[in-house]
Formats: sequence, structure tokens, C-alpha cells
Amino acid sequence: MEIVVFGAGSLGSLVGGLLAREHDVTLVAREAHASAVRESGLRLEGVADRQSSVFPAATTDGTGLEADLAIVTVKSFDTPGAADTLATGSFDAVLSLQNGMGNEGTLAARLEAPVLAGTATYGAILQAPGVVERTGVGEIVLGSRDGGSSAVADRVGEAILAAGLETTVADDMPRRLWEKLAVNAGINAVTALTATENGAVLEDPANDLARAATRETARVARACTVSLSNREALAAVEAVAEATAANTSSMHQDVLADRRTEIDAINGYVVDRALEAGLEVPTNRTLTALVRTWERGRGLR
Ligand code: KPL
Repeated sequence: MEIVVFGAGSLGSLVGGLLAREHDVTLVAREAHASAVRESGLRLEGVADRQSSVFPAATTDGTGLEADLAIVTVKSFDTPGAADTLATGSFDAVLSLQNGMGNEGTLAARLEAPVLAGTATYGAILQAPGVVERTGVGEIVLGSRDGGSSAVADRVGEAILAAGLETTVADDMPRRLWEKLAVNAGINAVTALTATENGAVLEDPANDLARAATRETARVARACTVSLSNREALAAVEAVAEATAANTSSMHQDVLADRRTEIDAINGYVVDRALEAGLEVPTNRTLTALVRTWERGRGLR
């Protein structure tokens, strides 16, 4: 299968690199990373089972590309720009593997190809241009963005599975996206603000904060008619925090690199939906305000 990975940062490079063991992959990446991959390939660290260097194509220019599948891994605030660029090319299917909510809708509004929703819980760090480390084995869950079965999702799921990635095709993506949002709402801002790894949220005092943010998210999900109990959301956060205990969350990586974060699409999204539903979400509001204040102080927003 020909696959374009649009946004080859940490997760995009890992997913693209793993897919390149089986498929014809093109990474759309920043200049330094793209030229390192073109010159010496992409080194996959922490992936002991198979070859450790792969040789996908790499470009900085995503315009006019054609492939069977485009996997979108850009930060949520870059989704509109990514959609406009992808619209200049041609794809049979598009899969969003991004944090936060609303990305699939943004893509679908601008693209003709069917847009699938997805979540990825792999741990990944871009160590240097041309080098990505898998820091945790997770899974990819994908399916129709409205829920229900989808032949396109089945086909894409089979292709990803064929490259050896843990993959589940699900018929309840709206609920899964909210569950992933609850995981990110519980882990990302707390670890970014406290300079800790994901496992910190399993212990006091971060545990209380993470659990409160998670419970609030599940409550807002239910107000949005998604059936996600507090118990399920808390269990999901705990499972991901345990599986990725030594990992640096994407928001913590962003803060370390002085980059804008995805706070608006994670805790900020919970705050916005809560407002509409007339609910109070004080922990998400506080986390959002703190991270936005940090961004403003750095001139990032
Ligand atoms: O998605 C993640 C992220 O860091 O954004 C988790 C699942 C929390 C893994 O680190």
C-alpha cells in the first residue's frame, strides 16, 4: 500500500517507520528530519524485533501527493493547514491519529476521501533528525468517525496490522475518542506542568489531580451522549499511565522543546463542551489556564 504520513514528528515518525517495513511510505516532515531520512534512512530505536533502519521517502512539501492512504499526525492546531495541503493531492482514505477532539471533522470538511478516526497510544520520541525511539508499545484503534462498521476501516486496519503494529478496528470510535481524551486530559497537562513522566499520575499528589480531570472529562462525555463511565475513564488512564510510566507525554515534550501544546484540543476542549452543557470542570479549567499562561509567557499564543 502507498501511505503518506503527514506530520512526521515523534508519533508520525514511529508509525511511518514501522509501516515502512511493509509498505511504500512517504513522510512529510520538517527540513532537518526529511533530509536526514533521505540521506541515511530512519533509525528505529527500541524496536528490537525486526530491522532497525528503514528507508521511507521523505519530503517537506506535502502538496499534490497521491497515495492509497494519508495518515495525519500533525498537532491538532495544525489540522486545518494540513487538510488544505492534503486537498491538493489525492487519497483513497485518510486516517487521523491525533490527540484531541474535532480533527476528523476538520479534515472531512475539506477532503473528498473518507476520513477515519483513530487513536494511538504508542510512546515515541524523535531523538534527533532521522532517529525515532519507541518508548512504549501501545496500540492503534481506528474506525468510522461516526461509529458503525466500515469497509474502508477494515482495509486500512489490515494494512497497518500487516506491518506488525497492534491494531484494532472499532465500531465505537466516538466513545473511544472520548476515552482517549480522558486519558490525555488526565496525563498530559499534569506531566507537562510538573516536569514528570507519565507514571507520576499514578501516585499522590498528582494522582488526585489526574483523576479529577479524568472524571470531569467522562462527565462531559456523558453530557455529549457518549456512554463513558467514570470507572471506565479512570481505568483507561491508569492502564495507559502504567504501560507508559517511563514515557514523556507529548505535552511534556512540547514544553521541554518550547513548542505550543495541544491544550486547546484536550483540557480546553473539555472546558468548552462543559460550558455548553452547563457543567463545572474546575480541574480542567485550572490546567488549561496554567498551560495557556505558560504558552503566552513564551510568546507561543
Ligand atoms: O497520547 C499520549 C500523549 O503523550 O499525548 C499518551 C497516551 C499520554 C502517551 O504519552
